[in-house]
Parts: sequence; C-alpha cells; structure tokens
Amino acid sequence: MAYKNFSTEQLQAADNAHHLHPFTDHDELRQAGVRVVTGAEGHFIHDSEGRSILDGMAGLWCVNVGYGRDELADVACQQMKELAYYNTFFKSTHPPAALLAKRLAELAPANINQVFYGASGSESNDTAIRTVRHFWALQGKPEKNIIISRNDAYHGSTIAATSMGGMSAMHGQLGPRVPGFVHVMAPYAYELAKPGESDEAFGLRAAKAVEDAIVAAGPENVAAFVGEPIQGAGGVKIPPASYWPEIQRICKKYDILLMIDEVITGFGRTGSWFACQSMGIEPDTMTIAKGLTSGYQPLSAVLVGDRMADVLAKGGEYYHGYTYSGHPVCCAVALANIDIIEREGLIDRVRDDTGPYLVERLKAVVGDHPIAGEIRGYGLLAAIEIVSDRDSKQRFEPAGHGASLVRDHSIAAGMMMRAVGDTMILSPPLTWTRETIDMATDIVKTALDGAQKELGV
Ligand code: PXG
Repeated sequence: MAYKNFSTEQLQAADNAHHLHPFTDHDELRQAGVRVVTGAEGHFIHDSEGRSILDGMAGLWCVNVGYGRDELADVACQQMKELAYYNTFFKSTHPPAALLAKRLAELAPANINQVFYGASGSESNDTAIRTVRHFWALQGKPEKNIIISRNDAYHGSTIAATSMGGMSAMHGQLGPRVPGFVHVMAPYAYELAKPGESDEAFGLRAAKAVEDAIVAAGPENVAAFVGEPIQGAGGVKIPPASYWPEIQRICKKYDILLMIDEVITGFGRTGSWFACQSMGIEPDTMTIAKGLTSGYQPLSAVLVGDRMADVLAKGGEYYHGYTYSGHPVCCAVALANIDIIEREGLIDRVRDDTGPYLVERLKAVVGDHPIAGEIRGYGLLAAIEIVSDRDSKQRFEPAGHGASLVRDHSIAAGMMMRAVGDTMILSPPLTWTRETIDMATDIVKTALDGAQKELGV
C-alpha cells in the first residue's frame, strides 16, 4: 500500500491536524497520541509500531468472523468488477440485494419476510422509526406515534436515533430532541434491583415500567416499544429471563409494535442467529448491522414483520430510501459472511462451548478479585463490574475512573477491552477458541491487578 511509506509520526501528524474522531475528547487524544492501526489478522490487530493486540471487542462489536478473510475480499473485488453500484429505486434490483433479502428472511423469525436496507445501524433505526409511524398513519392513526425506549439504550448517533436512545450525555448535546420518545428504566438488576428482590421479580418490575409508560401516554398514542435484547453500549445489561416474555405480552395487550435492535446481538453473538430467537421475542421490526458483514462493508437493514409489510405494500409510495440502500458490494459480502458463519458452525460453538466457557473462565480467574463485582455473560458478550467494594457495590471516584484504568492496563498487556462507565466489556470475534479465551482472561487478571495497584486498594 502507498501509505507504507509514511512514518508513524507523519500519520499521527496528519490525523491530529485534520481528523475529527467519533466519541472522542480531542485534547485528551492529542496528549495520549493516536494509535495507528495498519492491519489485522485473525484475532489480532497490528499497529504501526509493530505491536499485535488481541481484539477483545471485535472492532466495535462487529468483526464476528475475525480479520483477514480473503474470501470476503475476493467477493467484494469480484462484485465491484461486475456491478460496483446501481440503485434499487428505479424499479431495479440486483442479484446480491435480492438474494440477501431472501437469505435474511430465511434466518429471521417466521413472521419476518421483508428487508429494507441501509448503510449503518443508525440509519436503519431511523428507517424503523419512520416505518412504524408510517404503518399506523396508513391505518388512520397518525397520533399513534410515541415510541417507548429505555435509559442507557444505544440506537445510534443520528438525531432520531440519539433521541430514541437513552444516553443522557448524548441528549445533552442534541439541542431540541425529536419529539415522541419516552424513556423508562433499564432492566439492570445489578444497580436497580431492590435488596432481596429476586431476578424474576426485578424483570417483571422493569417490564411493568413499560406498561406504566404506555398507560400514562395512552395506548392509542403509542406506536411501539424499542429495545436491544441485551443493552450493548449501555454496559452489556442482560435482562432477567422474565423480562422479554412480559414485554411481549404487554405489547400484544395494548396493540403496540415491538421494535428490536439486534445491531450488536445479531449474527451469532448470543449463540443464535438473533437474540430474539433465544429470548422468546417476536419482533415487528428488527434492526441489523455490524455482524451482518462482520464489518467488512458498511451495511444495515430493518427486517419488517408480515403485519407491517402487508399494510406498507398497500400504502402507495413510501418516500424513504438511501443512495446506498442494498449496495451490491455490501450485500455480496454479507452473503459470503453468512456462509462463513454457517459453514464454520460458529453459532453452535458460541452457544455450546465458547460462550459458557468465557464466563466460566472469567469467574474462575477474577471472580474473587477485590475490584471485580458482578461478572455476567450471554454468548460471546461479557461484562465485569468494577467496584471499590464488592459488598456495597461502591464505585471508584470519579465515575468511570476504575474501569478506564483497567482498560488502559489491558491494552498495555496486549488486549483491547471496552470500558463503559464502570463496566468492562468483552465482545470478541466469534472465532475465539478456548485457548484464546484462556489468553484473554489472563490479560483481564493482569489488567485488574494493575488497576488495583494504581488505585491503591
Ligand atoms: N444500535 C445498536 C444496538 C448499536 O450498538 C447502533 C445501533 C448504531 O449503529 P451504527 O452503525 O450507526 O454505528 C449501534 C452501534 C460503543 C459504540 O461505544 C457502540 C456502537 C457504535 C459506536 C460506539 O460501544 N454501536
């Protein structure tokens, strides 16, 4: 590559001078110096200084099949040569968009058979918002437009997705929010369960908060409830088993649509194609991105259930779409990525072997660590709460400080981990083996030890 001729310093200088990074404090970045990632293979990313770092986050929760898959590069190259681009607006389609839609309908729950493409999770959540509102409006109920969401939900960074999300820091930088979103408590037992409250009772109470919000707004004004099956960027918050079936029951009772955001949980991360299949959820819309292409190309979609699709199909022209809706190169790569997940049996492996093993090892290696609170996991998603006192669940001051030290020690010891507030996250490629997990959990221990020492506890 031509840029091989540039030194780390030259690349950093170009970046410092001209690159505005997402979710970044630039003063802090410039002081620390930006890491230049030049390559990746399998489970490791490589930087310009020749370091290899185990990627415990699969990029940004997305590189499900791991790095360096020539097969995906070859498919992209071939598709670019055959048909680099054509739109799907002018009564046109192309083989990758049509065949991927068919494949997704086969993989999705039985009631879902239609696909609307976008290029990012945020975009597809915008599509989902517009589409549920359009669905009710087509039936003469335009006032049925409120969407109930949760605190700490992450649905993307566009104005609508930020408004629908429950991140207060993001709301603070939004100016006027898109109206029509109501937020209720997250199903986060570790911090929100009452003393002595069982997991089951807490799950039902968290679902009741949704019902209360529907009743308060008036069911005739509520279009949908939206949620990630497991809140990802909000801190891998795994709801109790009682939560989702109760949410499903409440949505049916009040005739409210169920919008499920599977951007992180889709494509095997939780040990099934989609988390809704293992959690007993039957969504009306399902947003997917990330693992759809394992991040090799930007592609997302909203999968639309039959009830909505039937109304939309008879609703005349829907004035909505993106230049890159159903981009042929992205769709071709998605098809090949799904083939890899299937061929290599990655989903069964996550469900039966590596998923349970990851949590088991974390508990065995750092379960008693003085700064580790709850350790939880579901498939290849895991979280460790960082606390200064395990019994009282007290956090280090200021908020997030303990976890950011753990993250820094983890990277220094050779593994990328994500700190969300006071919670450490692992969301690795689904190709991790037991040996990789052993390596990772040893690094987690080194990181916790290092942070503990620095915190002086
Ligand atoms: N829904 C969910 C559940 C997500 O996790 C999006 C939608 C938006 O997708 P796009 O493709 O527009 O980014 C996401 C994205 C983090 C982090 O800090 C997580 C995401 C994005 C950026 C940062 O963990 N998830």
